[in-house]
This record gives sequence, C-alpha cells and structure tokens, in this order.
Amino acid sequence: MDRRDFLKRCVAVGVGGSVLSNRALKVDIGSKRPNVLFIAIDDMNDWTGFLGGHPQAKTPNMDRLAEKGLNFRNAHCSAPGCSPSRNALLFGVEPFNSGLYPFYTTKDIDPDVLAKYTTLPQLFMQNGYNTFGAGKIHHGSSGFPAEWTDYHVKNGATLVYNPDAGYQQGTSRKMAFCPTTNPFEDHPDHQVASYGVDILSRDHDKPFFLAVGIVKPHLAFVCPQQFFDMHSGPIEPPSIKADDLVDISWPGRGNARLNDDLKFRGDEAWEKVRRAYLACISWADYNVGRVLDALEASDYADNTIIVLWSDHGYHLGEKRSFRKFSLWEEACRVPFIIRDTRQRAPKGRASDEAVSLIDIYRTLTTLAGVECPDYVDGVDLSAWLDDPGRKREKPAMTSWGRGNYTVRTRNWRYTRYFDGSEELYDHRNDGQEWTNLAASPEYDGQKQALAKWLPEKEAPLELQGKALHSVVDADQPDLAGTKALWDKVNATIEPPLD
Ligand SMILES: [Ca+2]
Ligand SMILES: [Ca+2]
Repeated sequence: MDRRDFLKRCVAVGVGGSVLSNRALKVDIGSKRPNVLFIAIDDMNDWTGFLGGHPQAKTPNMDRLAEKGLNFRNAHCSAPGCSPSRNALLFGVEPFNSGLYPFYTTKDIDPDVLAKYTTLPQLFMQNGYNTFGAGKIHHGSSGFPAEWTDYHVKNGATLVYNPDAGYQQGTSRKMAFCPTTNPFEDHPDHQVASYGVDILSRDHDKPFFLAVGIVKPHLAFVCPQQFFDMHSGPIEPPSIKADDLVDISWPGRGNARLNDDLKFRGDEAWEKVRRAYLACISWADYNVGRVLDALEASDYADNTIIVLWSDHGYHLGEKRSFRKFSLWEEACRVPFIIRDTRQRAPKGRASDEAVSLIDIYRTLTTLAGVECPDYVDGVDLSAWLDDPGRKREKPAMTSWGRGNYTVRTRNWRYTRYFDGSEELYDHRNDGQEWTNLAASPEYDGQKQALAKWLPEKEAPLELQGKALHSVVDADQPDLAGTKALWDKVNATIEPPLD
C-alpha cells in the first residue's frame, strides 16, 4: 500500500459512513484545499443519457459522472448565447445587473466595466490556487492573462470534412454536418482534453483550478467517423407541433431561427443534422471521459470538486428553430452536474428544483472555502449536495436582450418580452411548451406570482465591445424584419400560420 492509499483508507475508516459527517470532517481537516475541475461544454442540450432528451443519445462518461455526483435536471443558463451566458457565469453577475446582454468581444469591453468584477479563475488564483485553462472557457478569447497560471495554446491543424457521408451547405466551414477524416489528435477538443490529462498527471504544490472547455457540439457538427458510426440507424426526430408558434407574440417569433429550419426542410437535411449533433455530443463525451479517467487515476481523485455545464441548450427543429437564442426550454435548459469527490454520496442523486448556471460561482466558493465577492448573484447550491430533495424558492432566470426575461420554477415557465407580451407554460403536463396559457384569465394569479421575480431594475445595455445583437429587444425593438421573414416562411407552409 502506498502512502496515498494508506491515507485514503485512514480517512475512510474515520468517517463512519455518514454523508454529512464525511464532508464536514474532510473540510475540517483543512490542510488539503480541494482542487476544482471545471468542464465547460459548448451548445449541448439535454440530448444526453443522464438527461434523457433523446432516446439515441450516447454519453456513457458524462452519465457516469452524473451517477456519482448530483445531476441538476432542471438547470438553466443566464442567457441563451455563448458570450452572455459565459460572462454571467464567469463574472458571477446576471446580464440585467451587468448590462452585458448580447455578445461581446471581451477585450473591447470598457475596462471600467470589467474592473467591477473578478472572474472565477481569477478569484481562485487570488486565493492561492494555480489556474490552468484550455479551449473555450470565455467566449471568443482565452480570457484575461491575469487569471491563468497557464493556458493551453491550440495546434492549428486543418480538419478535412467528408460531406459525402453527411451534409454541408456549399463549402461552408461552419454549416457542415459530417465526419472528419483526420486522426483524433488533430481535433481541438482532443488537444484540450489532453492538456487536462497532462495537468492532472503532474505533481502540484498548490491546489489547482483546471478549466477544460470542450467546443463540440457547437457548429460545425463535425467529428471523427467513429462517432457517426455510433449513430448509424434512423434518427428519431424530436416532437414538433406544426403550428406551435401561432400562440407566440412577435418578439417571441423573432427568436425562432426560421431561415435555418426552412433551408434544412428544403434540403431534406434534418435527419443528417440531428445525427451529426448526436455524434458530436458523443465525441464531446469521449473527451470528457479521458479527463475524468485521468482524474480518477491521479493523486487528486478524492479531493477535487468537479462541475460540468453547457453554456445553453439547443433547438433541433422545435418551434421551427435551429440553434439557441430563444427563451424556450430547448435553448435555456442545460446539463449541469456537480460532484464533490470528498463526499461519499449515494449514487443516482438528482434535483428537479430550477437552478441556474449563475449559481456556480457562489457554490464553488463555498465548497472551496473561498470568500465570495459581495456583488455576486446566484444561490449557493452546496446544501443540495447533502440534501438533493431540498426545495428552493428563487426561480432560475434567463435574459435574452434587455427587456426579455423568462422565469423557470420546478413546474412553470413564465416569459415576458420587452413589449409586455407574455408566455406561460405548465411543465407538469406540457414539457414541450406547446400551449401558451398566458392569455387565459384563470392563470392571472400564477403569472403575478412569477412576474414578481422579474428584474426591478435593468442595467443599461453596455455598448462598448458589443459584437452581435440579432435579438429583438428594448434596445432594438424593430419587428419589421421578423414580420417579413414570417411572411416569407409562411409562403412555403401549407396551410400557412396566422
Ligand atoms: Ca455556446
Ligand atoms: Ca405554442
């Protein structure tokens, strides 16, 4: 028995089997501060084994993590786009408090704005951690030099696509849904995971915060052939209600990506798109598995907090939409797992309370014993690790442009757009959000109870560094484009929608 095994067994004997005392005891030991393994996935919705959003999803590695940790099955992003979601999570501040509603080129944001915040890796660095990052953590940049002890520099191999085995729109590098012919090692996600494996194999003289940012299943939906082979049969489409959008107001319809849907229908490509999405999720899972295996084989296997999240969900044809950028369940709901390896918890634990990725910041500081900055939004979820059945009053909030917000509780979603139009869904019997109940007077009380959580004050939109603002909102209220697109799409639908 080596020294590490010996110490592990000593601790195991000491805890006496109680989950609560186990964690309390180990935290009290104090001499070993926990490491953090922070796994970000890009654009992955609930098409995973552990969330059951698609019957053909294959994610054995993430399923294993969910089984051992706490699976938040009703988790939501702060914003359904890469940049605002990640800014909210990493700065710990909701878009309506920061003004960072849409996309930004991070390096161009007014430094005075960012000076108010401390990023999560920066906070851990200030508290004596070494911080390592790889891949997509922030959107559009590797972040801020001051927050990383070391950051992986990617190798720029060009991926070769095989569109004959899938689908590609012309020669678009982005709108491709097919296998690649390169070796695994050429793919950025493989390199990012290898960096994580390398960091975990080293001896560390300080605790570490290791951030691994996997980019698939983000567009292009391309990955090695083996992962397409895992999904070779007919792909089951999601349930789609043909006239789902007729009970949605114009700002809501403006969120639907009608052009993408129209193109895929015209090319009869939806099945190929969905197959490629499932393949890329399995590829992401494979790379996450390599990092999880490396942690398990390392000296840090019993003293690391693992948090896995995706920055937002994804539409694959529901509500005639593709991608994200909406306030509906498909785009807002995210995979979110926390595992504290210091805790010997029963397997298969899950929570169905609505939680938000904004909660990660505060939760990690509690679990690591780091003081959280006062400004940070969100709820500390550490108590749920001991008691997954715990109730929560505060809903999860998602913002998409100033003035557009949705509130999600265990059973309800309530959405209000900048023009006052509303949606209300009862998830107890309408998980697809097909029937908008907002216009029925009998739900007025329910709406009022949910509306009280909407932001009382909205930060003005931050203009400097703003990079993408396709959303129709209080700062860009022109609905003419939405109506014109609706007419164009409707001309192809029989019977046309209202
Ligand atoms: Ca994303
Ligand atoms: Ca509907």
